[in-house]
Amino acid sequence: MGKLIMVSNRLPVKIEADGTATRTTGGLASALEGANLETEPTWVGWPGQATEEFEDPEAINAAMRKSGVVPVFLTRAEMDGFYEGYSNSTLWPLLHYMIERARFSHDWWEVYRAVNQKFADIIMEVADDGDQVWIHDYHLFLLPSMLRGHNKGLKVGFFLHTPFCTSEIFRVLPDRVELLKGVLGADVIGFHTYNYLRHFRSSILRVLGWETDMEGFWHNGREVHLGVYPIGHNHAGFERVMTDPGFPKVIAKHTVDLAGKRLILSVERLDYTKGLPAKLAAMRRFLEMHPEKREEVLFVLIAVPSRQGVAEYDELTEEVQREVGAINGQFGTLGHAPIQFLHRGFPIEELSAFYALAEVCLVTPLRDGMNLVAKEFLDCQRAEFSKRPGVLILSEFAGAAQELSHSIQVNPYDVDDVANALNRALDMPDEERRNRIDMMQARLRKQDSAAWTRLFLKDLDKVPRREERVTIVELKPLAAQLAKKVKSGEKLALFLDYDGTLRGFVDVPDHAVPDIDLPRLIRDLADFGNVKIAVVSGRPSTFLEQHLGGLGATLVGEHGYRWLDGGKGEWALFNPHVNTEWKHSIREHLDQVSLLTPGTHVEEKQSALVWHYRKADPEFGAWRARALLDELMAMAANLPVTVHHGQKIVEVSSLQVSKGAAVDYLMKDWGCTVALVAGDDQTDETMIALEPVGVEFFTVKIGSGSTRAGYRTDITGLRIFLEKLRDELRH
Ligand code: GDG
Repeated sequence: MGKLIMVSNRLPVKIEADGTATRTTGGLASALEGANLETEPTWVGWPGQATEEFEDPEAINAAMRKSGVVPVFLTRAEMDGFYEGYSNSTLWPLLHYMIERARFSHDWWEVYRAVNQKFADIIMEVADDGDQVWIHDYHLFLLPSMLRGHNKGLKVGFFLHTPFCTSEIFRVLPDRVELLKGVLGADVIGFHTYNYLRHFRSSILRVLGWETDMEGFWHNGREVHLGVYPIGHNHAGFERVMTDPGFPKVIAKHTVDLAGKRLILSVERLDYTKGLPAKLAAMRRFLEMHPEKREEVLFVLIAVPSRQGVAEYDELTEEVQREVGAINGQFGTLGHAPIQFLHRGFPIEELSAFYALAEVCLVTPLRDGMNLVAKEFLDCQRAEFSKRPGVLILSEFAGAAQELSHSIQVNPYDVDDVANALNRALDMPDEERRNRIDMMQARLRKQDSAAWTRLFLKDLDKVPRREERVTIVELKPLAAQLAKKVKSGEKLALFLDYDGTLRGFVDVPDHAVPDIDLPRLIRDLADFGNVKIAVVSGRPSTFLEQHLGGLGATLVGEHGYRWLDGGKGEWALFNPHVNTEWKHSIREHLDQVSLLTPGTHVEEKQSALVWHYRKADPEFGAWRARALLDELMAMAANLPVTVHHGQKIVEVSSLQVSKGAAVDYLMKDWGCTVALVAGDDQTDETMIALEPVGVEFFTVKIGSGSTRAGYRTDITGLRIFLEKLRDELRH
């Protein structure tokens, strides 16, 4: 196994004056610590200060690399465009549904792209063939495909720590296509929740027009795996602190400081996504509604400063400070201010003590990828440190809400809902509190950050190494092998589907004409004495003859209904007695569905009817297609037809007609001893499933989906194969 390279915007290190790097144990670094990896990962990221701040960046670079940490130095201008600009003023608000806060600048985008490229170049300096590269977060959306471009056989994983917004929001981004294609360079793409995965898939569908399966899909001859990996908190870290002999002292001090008040705790970075103003509004409402509890409770708001110096964040800080002052002014007494606003970070011992002593933890972000505070609070709730178990109030818009179903869940925008939840939590009997905690605690202690790391890396490890992947590279030897057979006198037949095999899909099927090189390639292959070639398509004969006629290849149209020997002369029928009486009733039904589904139409062929939905709304079209399939199956039960769901089509065709039957006929007619068939959809499986006697038979599937074929590649891979075959036959 190769080494693991962890890539994140910010390095988990502190840089000493002499340039050496001391690893810090926050966030990702601690997640890896508990995962018991065989080897120390190499870290790649920004060292935390602009290049201009370092006296001798080269010396620091050399010193850091010695300790397995690879810095990506960024100038002030790069930080402005890449970090403050595109990452945090465009992507961050948008991914959190705050479209009105998102700002767009082409210059930022250019810097974002350049910095992603800088990361890619530096990774390529340290990566070796077969290494695993795990990329973190939205700052580096373009990096996966930039690494893929180098074709080093890296296993590339990408994890998004924020939500992935709905496609309706994502498509607002001017650079949406490039961003999606960028991240699709990864082999494994992970999200915190199923919803984020769903939104990502729907963006791929709506922005790129590509259909995907739940677990992933084939893209450029590679399988992209999509997965849900809910991140956990650093359980081992909190366990260490809480079992430390000095910890009871910290608890005792906090207990004295609390002076018998009931602690309602809130901990977060001071970020607008965390919803502090809305939370303060709910506190105010609670204090208004429950004067009897005003003296009992103490709200402690720990807000770690974040992105200081950025106007938006400075304004938020002022807004929070003003409101805290106003609430304390209105509801405070000589001996008691209901809110303590602590605008700083605390050492983990103190944080743990706060978590342990809190009666309520109020976690109400407007949007949050996961939210680790909720999990840490539950973990730190232990009977030995507090008489009363605590209650978690959790925003339904935090990813953690899906896992922590025994919390009190609230809509953070609904001030009354949160105020009522506060009261309910405070009044909740101890037994119910204990039960709720028990139900969540065991699970979250197991699914901690170390488990999350192991889970993701396990899937990344499963990615086949480059030499194990069935791709382009592996069809070249097959071309050489077939050419050798032909040269030794064997007779080779090639049966190639057209759409999705020789040519990619486009919005208007009539525009899918052969590219400039294809006719020449077909003619060259057909010219070899012992080679026969047939294009076997669902297309009508007119289209095939117009674009591929006269090249020496036999044309088979309408899924094996008619054929044109050698591509010229008269079309013949494989079976002149095909029954097509069923067409009338089916046509009526398809016309009706077509009327109800904008962007769809019905095509009539001699032996088939096709409903096309490529131009329809992708989700609506796919949904209608599934319903139509069920209806047609029922209607067709007693008819001599088969129904099939292809690439954006539903086709009803005569049972007596199939590509497989046509190919079987031609193989016998030509007396070939070696044959190869290639196709991408279900109708091609009738060719692939043949077991011709006395013929050495090779089968190739193009793209994703189940198949019985022996080889799998993509359109480009097949083209390379055919060109290689031609070249080998020439020499
Ligand atoms: C992003 C996503 C996702 C806070 N105050 C102190 C302190 N903290 C620590 C907490 C917790 C961490 O900061 C905050 O993590 P969150 O998950 O709550 O939020 P983000 O920083 O926004 O993180 C988020 C996360 O990535 C992981 O994927 O869950 O949704 O936005 O660990 O303990 N730590 C110390 N003192 C403090 O005062 N020591």
